[in-house]
Amino acid sequence: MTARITLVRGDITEQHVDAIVNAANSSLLGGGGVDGAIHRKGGPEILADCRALRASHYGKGLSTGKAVATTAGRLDALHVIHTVGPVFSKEEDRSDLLASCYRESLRVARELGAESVAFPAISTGIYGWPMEDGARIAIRTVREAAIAPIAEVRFVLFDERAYQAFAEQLG
Ligand code: AR6
Repeated sequence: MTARITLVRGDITEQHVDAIVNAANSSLLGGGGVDGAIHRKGGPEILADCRALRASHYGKGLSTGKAVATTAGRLDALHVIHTVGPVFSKEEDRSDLLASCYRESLRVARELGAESVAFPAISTGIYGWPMEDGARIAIRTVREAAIAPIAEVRFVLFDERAYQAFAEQLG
């Protein structure tokens, strides 16, 4: 059984799901955009977990395309799954790395037994990925990789343009 894919326009930090995916950077120590919002609203426990990861298995940080989980702190979720999207490049095709973010995040979610997962449009903000292409890669990869126990994958889109781009790909 593959998961239901849903789209909502809104703020990812307000979702009630088992796992919220963070568009992080390799330091795992916070930033702007979704990352800033998650740490602000989730509180210091998330950063404490991230620091512990840096002090153990992730001494050099998290590589692009990979994913790792922490507590969700005060968010209305059980876990935050941090993934590092690629910075968009006109010279080099990094689509596989963007697809890997979705695939790896879903793999971690399955390992945690998560049934519902909320994603932002990874890399389409500060990292500059064109929204239409980011939506195409996101929907295609999630369609392939969202399997039991995951029952719902929710894309949380911040503005109307992002929502429309994802709606177009979902068909
Ligand atoms: N809820 C849902 N979507 C959001 C929210 C929110 N609260 N805030 C922004 N977006 P970005 P990236 C949208 O920049 O491109 C950070 O500094 C936003 O409009 O958060 O992967 C990290 O630490 C855009 O469409 O992530 C990294 O350094 C999408 O979410 C870097 O930014 C992703 O935008 C990662 O850049």
